[in-house]
Amino acid sequence: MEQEDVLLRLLSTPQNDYISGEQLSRALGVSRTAIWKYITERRISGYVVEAQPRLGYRLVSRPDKLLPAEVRVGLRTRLLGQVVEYHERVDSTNNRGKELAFQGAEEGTLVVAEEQTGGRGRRGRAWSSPPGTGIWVSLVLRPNFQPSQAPLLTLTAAVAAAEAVRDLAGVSAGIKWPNDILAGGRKLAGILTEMNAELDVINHVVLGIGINVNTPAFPEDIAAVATSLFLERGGKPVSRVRLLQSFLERFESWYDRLPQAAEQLLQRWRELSVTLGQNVTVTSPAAVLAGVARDVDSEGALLLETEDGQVVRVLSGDVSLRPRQAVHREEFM
Ligand code: BT5
Repeated sequence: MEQEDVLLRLLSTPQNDYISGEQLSRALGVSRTAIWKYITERRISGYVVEAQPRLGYRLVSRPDKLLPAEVRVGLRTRLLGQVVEYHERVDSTNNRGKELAFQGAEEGTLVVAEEQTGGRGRRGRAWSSPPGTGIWVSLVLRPNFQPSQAPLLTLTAAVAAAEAVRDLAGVSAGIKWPNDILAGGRKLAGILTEMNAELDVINHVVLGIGINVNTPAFPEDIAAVATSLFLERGGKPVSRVRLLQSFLERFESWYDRLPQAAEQLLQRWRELSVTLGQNVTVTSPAAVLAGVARDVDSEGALLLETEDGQVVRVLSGDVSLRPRQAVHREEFM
């Protein structure tokens, strides 16, 4: 564990008690002057630590930031998020994740940004990522399964995000195939999974997720389709650090069991889905198809029953829910 994590853990006492310079210096194995220097530096990045000559140090407030030590302290994972690269601002955490993956970054490396200037959705679409309000992160993964099974990772992230949101924010989020988390019919989060693979082996996957957490309002072009936890909770903010930790913990517990536990994952996905059983239109670069979304298969494809009764396997696309068609019935009385 890094020294700053130890320091933050020691200072984060339940009652915000004082802790002496002596104790800190012993726990960290550095001089009291080094502690003093470190704490003064922390003040700059938004931690307020009170220092009293005879009592020691007391953590008064911490910044609302996804700083590496904030993410790591209290995070119960083995791999995911144990290495964090933090940016106040970056073009896209997925772009940075890909660079790191090519440079051989450890599996589970997490890229975090307070703001993205070129946040991306699928097929070149933009992802609005204003500073300090959302979770904009990417994970570097090196899964040990077939390239055709990579879409399972998107489903896993969707399950983990929907569960974390329900548990921590009490918002009943649902999943729309393949990569959306919806709340109240609007988009709360999106997932962007990018893979680098050979024919039969995955080199790496960069999985990015954007969650609108404390966003008070959206730009005009997406205001009608987007929502945040803050808005869904009537203006009550949510801790981004806790939500991110919960997402990482849930994601890892599934990830460790994949691909063997694919069927269990799909079962959980089905429970959280708002797409299955619905009349939908699927738009992909290849075609526009209409039908009933029947199921997902073990490779994450959507099984769509078209109007002529055929079941079509859809690998990627955008789903929009169609209102139920009017049923014409003649009644003889
Ligand atoms: C997605 O694409 O939903 C994937 C979004 C992934 C974002 C994360 S953030 C961290 C990482 N780094 C990146 O650069 N990206 C990932 P797609 O299904 O194509 O949806 C994109 C559409 O969602 C846009 O065309 C808008 O209509 C809408 N949209 C854009 N920003 C949004 C936001 N903040 N909240 C809700 N909807 C948004």
